[in-house]
Amino acid sequence: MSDKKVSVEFVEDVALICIDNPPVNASGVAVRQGLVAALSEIKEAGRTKAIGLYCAGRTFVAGADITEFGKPPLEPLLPDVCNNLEDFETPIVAVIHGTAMGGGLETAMGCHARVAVPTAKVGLPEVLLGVLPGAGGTQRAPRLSGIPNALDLILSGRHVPAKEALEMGLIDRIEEGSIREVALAAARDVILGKLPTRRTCDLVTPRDDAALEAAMAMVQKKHPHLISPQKCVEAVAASVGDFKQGLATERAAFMACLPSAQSKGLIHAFFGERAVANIPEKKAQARHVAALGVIGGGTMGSGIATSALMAGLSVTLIEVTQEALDRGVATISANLDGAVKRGKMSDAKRDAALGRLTASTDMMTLADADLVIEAVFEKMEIKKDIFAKLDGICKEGAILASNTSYLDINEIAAVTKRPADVLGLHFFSPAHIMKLLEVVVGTQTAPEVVATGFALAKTMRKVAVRAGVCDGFIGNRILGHYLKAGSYLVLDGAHPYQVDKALERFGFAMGPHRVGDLAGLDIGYMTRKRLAPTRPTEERYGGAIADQLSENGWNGRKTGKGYYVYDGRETHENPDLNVILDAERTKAGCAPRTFSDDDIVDRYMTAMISEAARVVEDGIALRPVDVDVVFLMGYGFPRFRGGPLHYADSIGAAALVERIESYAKEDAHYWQVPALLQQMAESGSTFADMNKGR
Ligand code: 3H9
Repeated sequence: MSDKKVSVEFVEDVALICIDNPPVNASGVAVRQGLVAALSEIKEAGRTKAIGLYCAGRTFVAGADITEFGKPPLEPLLPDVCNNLEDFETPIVAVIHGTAMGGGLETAMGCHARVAVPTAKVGLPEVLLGVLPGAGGTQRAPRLSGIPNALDLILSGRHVPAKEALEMGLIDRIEEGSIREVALAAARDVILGKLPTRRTCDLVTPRDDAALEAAMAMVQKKHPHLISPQKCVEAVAASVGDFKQGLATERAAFMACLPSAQSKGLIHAFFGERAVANIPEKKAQARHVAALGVIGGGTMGSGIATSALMAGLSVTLIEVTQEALDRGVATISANLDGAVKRGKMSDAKRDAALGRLTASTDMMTLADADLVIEAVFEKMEIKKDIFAKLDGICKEGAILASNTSYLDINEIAAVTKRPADVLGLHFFSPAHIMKLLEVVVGTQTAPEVVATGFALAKTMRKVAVRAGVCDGFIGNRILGHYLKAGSYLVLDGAHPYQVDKALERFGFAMGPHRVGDLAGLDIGYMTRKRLAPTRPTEERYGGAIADQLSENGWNGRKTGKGYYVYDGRETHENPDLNVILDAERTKAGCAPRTFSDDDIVDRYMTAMISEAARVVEDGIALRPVDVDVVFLMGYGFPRFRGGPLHYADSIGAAALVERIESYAKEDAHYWQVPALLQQMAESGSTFADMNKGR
């Protein structure tokens, strides 16, 4: 077998170029060299009248090889390869299957015609990696499909189905069949004049200043932190003029984005979401899960059931009373209606999903379930009672999972005779929308049970992260710690609105007080009460202000008042907040001082990083990147910053240790240097180093 990434096959007067670079035919240097060599070979052979360019395996080229980003560029560069294809004297038709993304679609647009199979999708998702189409995409897409379509494609990064791509003018024809045969037939049609060809660079982009202005205003409003969306608009604007000049504008914009911290953060997030699947149990055989039981029809249980139904599973929902059960079913039904409205599923699919739902007040109906997820009130005694019952009811080999956010999975497993079949599956609310799933592995959880948790996540289109057992696992444990830093900031004089604004400027969609209001301040209140007996005496109590809000019945958005006041869709300042701030600061003996926005962000982030380092040190998270993915997918951490520990590397361990030591002068109990960070500061190593090879 040849290890060539690109091969040429001559069939009479047609040449077929096949790219074969698994898994996704990324256009790395070997592919680029192969394409150039293929063109030379065809030219030398001299008898070819048309060329079909297609890919082996599951997809057309999925883009430039992202692993090459940030390394010294290797020639030939992709923009030059696309230009070579376009300039080639013999017409080339690209034949697309799978997902032609980024540099893949750009390669196809460099060809002289495009044919796709009906299931193919195309897209220019570079903006999601903090860059822009840099191989002519910003110049060729508007020439083929007009400025509004090109802007939509480039700014959203969405995957466009073949039919829509045809309507947009990005492709010329849809054909069914095996990919090589479609390529051969398409090339023959080119020779017969049945499939017209042209050079994309010869087309003219119709002017549309209004669309460009609207797009620029939109990106400035929606993505004020990001560089690349604006650069995308600037590059598309240049497509109205001379092609070569447009390419130069695009190249300059691409090179301005590529080395940016934002692009590095977004690329870390892309690979991180995939790296978390690399778990010690990955070789274990997952058990078959088709029938799911969900206990509890509240927001969490209904969301989990919705998500499972949307993924094609059968679900049995259990509640204690008929009334609660009806409420649960109504919530699921409303969730599914919402999915139809958002275009996520058709009416027919919604009806089929509801048809797979069984609702019962009798736990015995779970006897045949393959996996049961308990999602009831967070009380250990209630959970233990349920698990003991489930153990008696469920068939042998059925997996029992708890959706607890912080309780000890080992303690829950201990009430069953099957602790190896027990694990935590911690979904995030709303569970049918949020993509994160913490798979919490107890000391006795069997490898195949962990593998089943990961397989279930994949079926439900979620990103699973492996977590060990501790109070709060990865995410909520870290959250619990840094929210204290936020509360100390407010006790010491920072205003909650200033804290929110500073962190929103850093990139969080919402500051912690807005989030608290949205989630319900009663949740934090109950957690503080639960943890009060175990709170160390040396620990400073920061919860008094939030406690007072809850005790006034101001639990946030759902009560119309919290840190803010809610009037329909409008949010206003709470005029009573300052009185509470003054009173509680006085009670705590705090003389308010001022904090700069930077100081607020530094303290908040240092607290987050400290506990994240401990979570890695304790083995609760497998690697730093697992923490990053949890925060990106479940806690609204700004994606362009790559996650707390990727961000930590930009500060450096030594500087972080220095910060903690200076804060510790005020509060030596709270601000302690994690051993891992100390060690990293001494050795000059990074969290990125720890991610390598694990
Ligand atoms: C670009 O093109 C820039 C140009 O405009 C200009 C250049 C000058 N490179 O996602 P999966 C790996 S920027 C390297 O699990 P799926 C991935 O990490 C690029 N590796 O499969 C994984 O590795 P592992 C624009 C890549 O079927 C494996 O392939 N293109 C690349 O669920 C399988 O991936 C994009 O942004 C890559 N480009 O989804 C598209 N892509 O097995 C990025 C994937 O070790 N890719 N890998 O974990 C995707 O969106 C999805 O991979 C795709 C397939 C939808 C294609």
